[in-house]
Amino acid sequence: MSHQTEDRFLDDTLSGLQRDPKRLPCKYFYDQRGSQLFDSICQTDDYYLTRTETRVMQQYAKEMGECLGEQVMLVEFGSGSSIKTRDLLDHLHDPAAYVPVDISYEHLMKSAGEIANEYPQIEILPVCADFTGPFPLPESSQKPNHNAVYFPGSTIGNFQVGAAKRLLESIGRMCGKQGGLLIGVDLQKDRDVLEKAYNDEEGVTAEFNLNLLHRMQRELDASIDISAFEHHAFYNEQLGRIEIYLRSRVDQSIGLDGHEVDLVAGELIHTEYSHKYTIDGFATMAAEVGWTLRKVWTDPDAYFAVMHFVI
Ligand code: AVI
Repeated sequence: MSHQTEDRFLDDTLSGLQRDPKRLPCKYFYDQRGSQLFDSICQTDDYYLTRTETRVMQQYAKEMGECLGEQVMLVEFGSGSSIKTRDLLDHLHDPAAYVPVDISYEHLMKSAGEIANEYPQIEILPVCADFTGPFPLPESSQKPNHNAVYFPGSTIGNFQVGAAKRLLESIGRMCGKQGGLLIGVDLQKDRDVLEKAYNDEEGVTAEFNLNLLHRMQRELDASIDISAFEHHAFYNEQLGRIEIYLRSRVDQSIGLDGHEVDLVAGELIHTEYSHKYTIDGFATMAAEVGWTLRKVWTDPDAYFAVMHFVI
């Protein structure tokens, strides 16, 4: 990790722990270990999101390809291994380019190379960037008819509503005229199903959450008794979101960069929200920043939706 990134991690962690209530930004979940744990979460029986979205993509990719239209430049936010994208790339009509965007350079270049081998007819233009901030789109050699962003995984759910709206708005600006958005959104459902997904039986989500403390030990030399913390996740039905915390089992303190942060038994450190939407609720939010809903695909239980918007 570069010094600059390390400094930012330290600053964000310290200022988050000095707030009341305490919090840590969920973007720091994803170091190498955290990314591996997230991949394992996606394979647990309880975490239905990935499996359900993949099925929706497999079943309806042809229709989605038609909706995205001719000569699109498809920009994928948080492309990772571009697993769900292949179904889509198989059904695009004469695409101008595919632009995977990811913050992890190694991961991005590796999977962009694999995609380029598998799809020699499509121009692949990887961009290493944090998609939550503005970044310029690359020039493709074939002039696109229009741009469309593909934003799978219900990652939009990890943004608070104001930030989610601002991101949708900036996607609209980036796509420009006749822009498109194909976005995966986890839907509101039975509390039991939701709470199981974030408290999986194998304890992988708990490990993923606690990895944030391990990361603080590894990278920031923090002094923490990790065994005195536990994973805590529940569905806040009124606000339509899963809330995830690290809960201190005892009175204790964390030592970080010469500071002592005190916690009382039962105190919570907030680590993540995962918002769950209704189709109408999400469409209304997107409409407020200029997007018009064109089509929605879901699984038979209506657990997960893939929604197509135009601007
Ligand atoms: C990445 N994101 C959509 C996941 C989610 O479901 O909100 C992150 C996650 N956190 C715990 N489990 C999965």
